[in-house]
Amino acid sequence: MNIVRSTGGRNNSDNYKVENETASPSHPISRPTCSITELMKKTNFSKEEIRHLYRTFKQDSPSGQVSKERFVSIFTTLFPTGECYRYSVFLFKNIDRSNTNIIRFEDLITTYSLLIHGSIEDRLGWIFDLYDINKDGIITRMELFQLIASIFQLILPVGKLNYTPIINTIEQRTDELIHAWDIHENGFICKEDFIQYCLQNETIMRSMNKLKSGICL
Ligand SMILES: [Ca+2]
Repeated sequence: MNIVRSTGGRNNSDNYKVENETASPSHPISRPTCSITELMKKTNFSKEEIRHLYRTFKQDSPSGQVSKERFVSIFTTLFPTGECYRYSVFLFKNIDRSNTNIIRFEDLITTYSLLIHGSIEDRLGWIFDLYDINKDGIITRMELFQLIASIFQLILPVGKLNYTPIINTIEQRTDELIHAWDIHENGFICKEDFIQYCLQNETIMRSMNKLKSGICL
């Protein structure tokens, strides 16, 4: 069994030492870029919780980072009959906020903390950012359509997305959401309007609470 040790030394990488791990020039190990103490402040997790999460992370990702391809591969196991690529890439981009094309431990734990420790506005903001595919602060109709289509792809048998009735259903759902979320009729959705709408919608609030309890440690 691997054991995570925190040495508290000047070198931050020492804080995350995992016993029995093997590194080589061809298989280097990527360490978190901030110390456990810094992560505790950032995430409100205890040192023990961070150690537990890091140990779990290292078991699944011994190199200390997750590539986009690996992330998609992991996600595919959750929806084996659908097409996961597009949705999992959107999700990957929302976790890889520094746009490095890899997810490090601190990216994951920061997201996890936001989803369980963050305010309702923080969590709704994270969902808004998922829909805001190019991260420019607004959701356009095209972005909303792409995100909804990617969700349909998760559950539809591969190849079924191009059926006209399915496309029509996605178009209709996109229009319904634009109509609901674009409170000031800007022609796009801004974060304030999105959060305001969600806060007043009991069904969404119930779903948010279920999501939070479902992902707690
Ligand atoms: Ca956008």
